Amino acid sequence: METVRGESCSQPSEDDSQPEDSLSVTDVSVEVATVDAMLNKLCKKYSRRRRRAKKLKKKKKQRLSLQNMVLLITVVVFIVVVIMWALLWVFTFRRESNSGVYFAGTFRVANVEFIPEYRHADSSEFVSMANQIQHVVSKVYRTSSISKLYKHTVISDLSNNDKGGVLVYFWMIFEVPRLKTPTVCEECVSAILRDSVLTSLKNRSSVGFLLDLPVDIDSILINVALRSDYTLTASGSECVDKLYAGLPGVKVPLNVFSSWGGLSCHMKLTSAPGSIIRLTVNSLNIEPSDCIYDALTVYDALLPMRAKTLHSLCESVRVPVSLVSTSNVMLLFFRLAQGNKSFRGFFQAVPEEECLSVTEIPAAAGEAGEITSPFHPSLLPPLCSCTWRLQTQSSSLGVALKFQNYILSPKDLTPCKQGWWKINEVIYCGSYVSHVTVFRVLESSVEVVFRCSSRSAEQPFSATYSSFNISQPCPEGHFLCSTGLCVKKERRCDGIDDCQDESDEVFCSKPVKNCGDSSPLHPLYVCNGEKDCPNGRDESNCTQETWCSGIWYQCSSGSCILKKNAKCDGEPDCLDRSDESDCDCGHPMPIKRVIDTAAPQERVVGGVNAVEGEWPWQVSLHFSGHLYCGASVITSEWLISAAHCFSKDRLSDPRQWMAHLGMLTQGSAKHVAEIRRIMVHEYYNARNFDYDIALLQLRKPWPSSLAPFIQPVCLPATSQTLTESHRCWVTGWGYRSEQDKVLPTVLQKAEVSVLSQSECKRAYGPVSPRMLCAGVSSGEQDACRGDSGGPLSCRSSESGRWFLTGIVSWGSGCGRPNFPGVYTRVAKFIGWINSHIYN
Ligand code: 4AZ
Repeated sequence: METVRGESCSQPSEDDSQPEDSLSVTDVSVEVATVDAMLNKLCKKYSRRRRRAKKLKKKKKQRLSLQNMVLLITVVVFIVVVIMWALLWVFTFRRESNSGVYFAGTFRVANVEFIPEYRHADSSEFVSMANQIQHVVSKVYRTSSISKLYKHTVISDLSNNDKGGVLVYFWMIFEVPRLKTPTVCEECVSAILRDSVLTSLKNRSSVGFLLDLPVDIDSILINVALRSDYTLTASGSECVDKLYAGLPGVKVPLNVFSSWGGLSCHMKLTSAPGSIIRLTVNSLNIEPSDCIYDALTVYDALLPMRAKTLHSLCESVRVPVSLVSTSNVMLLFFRLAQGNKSFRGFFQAVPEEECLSVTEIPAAAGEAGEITSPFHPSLLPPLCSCTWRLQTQSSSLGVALKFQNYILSPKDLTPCKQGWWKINEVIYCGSYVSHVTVFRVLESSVEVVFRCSSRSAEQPFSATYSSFNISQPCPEGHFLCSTGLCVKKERRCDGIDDCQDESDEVFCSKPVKNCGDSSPLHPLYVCNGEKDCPNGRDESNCTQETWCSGIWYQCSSGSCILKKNAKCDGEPDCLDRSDESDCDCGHPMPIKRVIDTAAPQERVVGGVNAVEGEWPWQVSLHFSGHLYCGASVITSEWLISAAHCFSKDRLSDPRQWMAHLGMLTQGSAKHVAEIRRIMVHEYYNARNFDYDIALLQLRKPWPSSLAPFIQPVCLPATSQTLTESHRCWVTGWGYRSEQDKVLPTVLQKAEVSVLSQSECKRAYGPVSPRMLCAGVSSGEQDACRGDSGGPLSCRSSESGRWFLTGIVSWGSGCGRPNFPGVYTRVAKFIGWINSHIYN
């Protein structure tokens, strides 16, 4: 048995295995032979099975080790990836998920003597002072509530002014996690500095302590800045020039040229304390782009601080302009994109001006002298103060101040933006206008105090002064206008705005029609396109040349003809035929039949749905993707709209606007255009909506293939006179009532009548000659919010063309009885429009 077990069931090697039939049966008995054979058979079977199992095990073992290998490699790769990802996150993403927030700031360190070496950032004196200040500022912020976000402070410049001590300009950098809400607002950052000083203020002095540094709390100013500004001005940058004007009056030339490469440079100008800097720009050659690509920005500081922006030049300058700083520093920042750009000019140190005078006005008639804004003809700085005392020879004589393009009106609750005035204790606000005004003081002794009140540089002004008879301000036979001007009595109600504010043309009874041959016909009836006289005298010889004024049509040659509505009426009236040139406008081709009367189903303050192609000049202006205003197409590249649509900071950025052209239903514009620049009228007055007009230049002209759907409206002539044959419509996607919450999707149109200026004034009191009223007495047809900037289009059945008579501007609510809509009177702006679009 043992043998059987030991022999037959031993583990044979693979090669000594024998086939089953090779067993011998001769040396064993039958029984034994039978048992042996069986045992042998069993053993062999077992051994075969074991061998097979062994083979299988071996194979399995091999397979297992391969799997292990794969597993091992996977684990190793996984670990490597995890480590790499962690490293990447630590060094790249984590850093990127923090964003730098940059601030430019300034404060005055008192009780420290300024030494000339401080002007040079590489001097040891500068380095030592800068380190000291840097250390203090860092300590303050490192112990503040935003210490974790604070990175560092870089002292950029040290200067001096007439207040003594050292003026420090610095950059401050914070690192804020991108995903967290930013906790470093401008106010918070300056509050930390201010609060540190505040706690140590004593005896009403403005100087306290920033740790051990004596700092003037009133001088602390911190503004958010751009990272690019920091990298450009940071020390070591090649494009920072520092120039010093030592001697007063000496002109230091400034010339910058940028050929194809593009350029962004800072120029830091300084002069001696007690002087200010006058910069004169002789020429600037840049691409107009609303200061987005090319710009020259002038700061009243040594760092580009928003609150210290003096002036930005966004267009080429051909006539020299000059501007002054409020102290002895100025920073010029040139951003000139690729192309051939240049700047030529100079700066000089100018002594601070004492704006104070006492004058006696002689009794003789006529202008006795002139008062001018400080540093005239330079632009007005944001800070100034003048006092003029004027005395006439007798108590019966008052003082008249005649301004060329400026008007004084009593101050209301809003702050004065273009000059603050106190005249014999009464406060007025000044504003710029395009005409002459006379301010009359009915006293013989007058004290005039003027303070600059705009945030940046403004236009200069001048006024001539004279005395006048208080009991009779105007000469015999003259009429006193609300603008203070005196005009001849016969000019009253003659149809011509001699007073500049129409005060000679309001509340006039309808002039009599002298249709006989003997007496002259009132200008209102002459060649206005309507037959006023049965004999047709008023409409004869209308192409006859006449003297030029706003009421007659002016041909391109410069001569004027009597016909008022000569422009694009289908008949050549001027000798040079210029009245019929440029008339590819105001001729819509509606796709469907136009329904003329208001259908009851759809209404916009009494309007109806327009049809496709009916108002091809109508534009929908979208700000940040939402309908904000309307506009009109006037050329292939220019749109016209209202200034108030763009008057706030963010609204003035052309990149935020899209113009939807050739559109009936919102969202179905035939063409959506980007805006290149927005030109708001320079005299736009946000207090009373005067000069509410703006031009928008498209980035690219709209495709002419869209002509049936997009077409310009005709601009009226300055002499446009509306007659019975005119019909006017206001169009837009604005609200359908004051209470409406949803804007219509289909363009709405409502017919309105243009009111006389007297009726307009009856409703609203003072309205300027640049405004016109239109509506219906019930108020049912009107423009509303969202229609602003859109057209008031008028068409005479004679010419058949549509003219842009008005631009939706303002009004008391929407659709109120006796409160018509107020529109910008486009005819008053033809010169302004042409000067911008054809220059
Ligand atoms: C506006 O807010 C507006 N009813 C426009 C026109 C009118 C009133 C308000 C005239 O844009």
